[in-house]
Amino acid sequence: MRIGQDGIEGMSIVMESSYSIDASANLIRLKVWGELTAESLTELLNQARADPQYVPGMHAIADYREAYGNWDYSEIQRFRDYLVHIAVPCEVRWAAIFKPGNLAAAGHVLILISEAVGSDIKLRMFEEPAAALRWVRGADRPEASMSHKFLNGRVEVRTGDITGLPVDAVVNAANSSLLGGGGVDGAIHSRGGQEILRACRELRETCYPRGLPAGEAVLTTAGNLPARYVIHTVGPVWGRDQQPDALLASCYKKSLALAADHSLESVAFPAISTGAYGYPKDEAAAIASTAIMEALSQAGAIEQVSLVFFSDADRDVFLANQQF
Ligand code: AR6
Repeated sequence: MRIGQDGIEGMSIVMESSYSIDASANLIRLKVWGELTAESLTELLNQARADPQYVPGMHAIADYREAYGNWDYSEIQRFRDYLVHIAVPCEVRWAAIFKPGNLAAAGHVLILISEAVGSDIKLRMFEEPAAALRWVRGADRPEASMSHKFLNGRVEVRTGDITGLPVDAVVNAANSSLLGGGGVDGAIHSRGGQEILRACRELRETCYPRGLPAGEAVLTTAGNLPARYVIHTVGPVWGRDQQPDALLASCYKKSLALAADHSLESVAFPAISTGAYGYPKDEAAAIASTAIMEALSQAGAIEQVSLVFFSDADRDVFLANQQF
């Protein structure tokens, strides 16, 4: 399929849409130039499917950064029918890479297609090829989620929901009231149940009538969570608390000291203060990693610290800024 475009001084630049198959990654790569039509995409896919390396159910990365399009409804229908026709009885992931400016033209077409095709073909759009590749490879699926290790494996960095981890202690990014809130706090209380709230109320009535100060940590039961305990710590509010770096470091250090006091071996942390409390994620990464490294050097019994990020993007910011 060849597409001509008028270039500078009337010269015709001919560009070619193309495909390649990466059998070891179960992947078809499409490079789409020029005007994007149902016919052009269908033709390209037919070429790929005729390739000896093609295996039904391969995922696709379609690079539309040099393409433009303006499909009408009947064209969307036709392409949808074609996709349904070739779909195989397993989930296919199709990552579409666009320049931001192209999203309006071609992107909405593909969203409509993905909605029309339903669950057999999962389609997502990306501006970054690396992010597209991660998604297609399923790096965001929990079972395939890779963990990154530091300090001889004593620290692991991963993505996921912290409330599902069967560790000795899950750390909660709480607020001073200890009585619940949103984010990780909300998730821990809602999955852990009333027992955690009762224990927190008791702490308020006994040790902390004015609330738990920022930088401090306390331990309670984990209720219905798979973890044994919850360590509640209160991070600094960015832009409000003085010396936020010292307070954030203190959250990690005091949580680990508390875990060591109770002879706990595995502790999972969320990215404290980086949600509702607004701490810049890159700065928080440097502080958290330094504090954990210092604390672990004095807490020999703790074997495994898991740093759990809610998204791949947050994890990647941490990995780029950590100082282990
Ligand atoms: N598992 C792992 N990480 C999560 C989860 C989860 N289930 N849920 C959210 N995160 P935040 P903060 C991430 O706001 O900034 C609460 O209302 C989230 O994406 O939970 O310390 C409290 O009651 C973010 O990166 O904590 C306080 O009032 C990180 O966890 C206040 O928010 C922390 O986000 C505390 O704010």
